[in-house]
Amino acid sequence: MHAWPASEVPVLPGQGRDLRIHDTATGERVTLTPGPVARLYVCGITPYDATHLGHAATYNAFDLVQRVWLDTKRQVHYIQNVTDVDDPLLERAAATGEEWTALAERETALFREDMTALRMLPPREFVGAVESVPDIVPLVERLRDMGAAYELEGDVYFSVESDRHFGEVSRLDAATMRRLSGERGGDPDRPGKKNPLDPLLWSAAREGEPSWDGASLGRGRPGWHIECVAIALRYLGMGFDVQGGGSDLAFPHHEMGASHAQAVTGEHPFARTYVHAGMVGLDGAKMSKSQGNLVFVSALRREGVDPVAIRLVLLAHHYRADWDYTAGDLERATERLARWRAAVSRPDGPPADAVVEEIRAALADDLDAPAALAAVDRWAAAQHEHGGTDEGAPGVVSRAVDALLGVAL
Ligand code: 5CA
Ligand code: ZN
Repeated sequence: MHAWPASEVPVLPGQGRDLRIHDTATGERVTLTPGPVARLYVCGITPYDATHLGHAATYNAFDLVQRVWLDTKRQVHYIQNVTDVDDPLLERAAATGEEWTALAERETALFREDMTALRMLPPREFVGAVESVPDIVPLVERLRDMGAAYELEGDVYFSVESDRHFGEVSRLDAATMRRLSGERGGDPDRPGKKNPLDPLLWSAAREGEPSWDGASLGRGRPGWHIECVAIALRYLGMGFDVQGGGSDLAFPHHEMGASHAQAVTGEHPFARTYVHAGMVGLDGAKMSKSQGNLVFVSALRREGVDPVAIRLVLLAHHYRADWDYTAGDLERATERLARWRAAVSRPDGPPADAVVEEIRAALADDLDAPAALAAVDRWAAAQHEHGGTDEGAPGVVSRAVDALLGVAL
């Protein structure tokens, strides 16, 4: 698939900082040490209802990761998938009578527009599950041939016991794993499985559902976790720097993906660091398609909300926090944007070097975007109160806010 256009990222004077970030697998902050080309995989949307503020908040977090890396003069090899065939997508299409492919295409197109409007840097490859079937099939065959997968009534399951590192990504107890498996796409109660947690790798063709040629697996469609493994291994290989997504993906999705990849390659780890963003809710409930409590980026845009203000709403919350969206968020962001724009509209102002360093330091410290916004607020307040004589300082602040926060003033 094609991604979306990139916005320019200004190059800043001075030195970028290495990112310290919370790693789910160790429960600690780690300093990331990518090579000259940092490798990032972020789990993409299931395109039946895009893009709500929760999605946007998660992608904002990983956009910041990229911007910090770019500021250290590294390149970023960023991959994002699109789960363009899966149960929820097929269920939605069946419920509305729309062709599932048309639904996926329409929502993916809308997602691209939203990401462009929000100035999220595009992935180098934006890859669908459907186009990855030719990579998925041999992986599943290999797992089965090595005894890490087994057949059950035509379906193929991964055996979680085949990876000695299983459980190390999310570090949850058995009861929690079982509960989350049931809540998040697994089928722990299906009789005949070796372990209730074992996830589907390949689902045999069923009447009325799309299916693909699975060679020795028979016709069917891929399971969810193996999709991201096939895509990450094709484009990034084992031991890539960061796998990211919302905290709802730590288990089972990222746990299972890591185990699939570790079992099939015999190498460890799949990702060096696992990073998870908090959940955004509305009125006290997680924003989700099934809850029907969604605030869509496209709906806000249609109402005439400046996408830069939407981005400032996201940045005002720490990426790891769970938070609820309220109208007050947008009011505060709109006011802040107006204050910042007025402050950079003059040719001179208070010195800019310190604020650039404060933004860098805040982001390097576990992506503390709220602290970065506070630093710019202080500079803008100084500009409004007494101005300053540094020629070009507003331009420097403006470029720093653009490069590091994706905010165009
Ligand atoms: N296609 C899979 C990943 S392979 C998927 O989870 N799709 S999704 O459309 O449900 O979510 C897309 C991304 O947004 C995921 O990283 C998910 O963790 C994140 N996300 C979903 N809901 C929220 C929410 N309410 N708040 C924050 N992030 C969310
Ligand atoms: Zn994924």
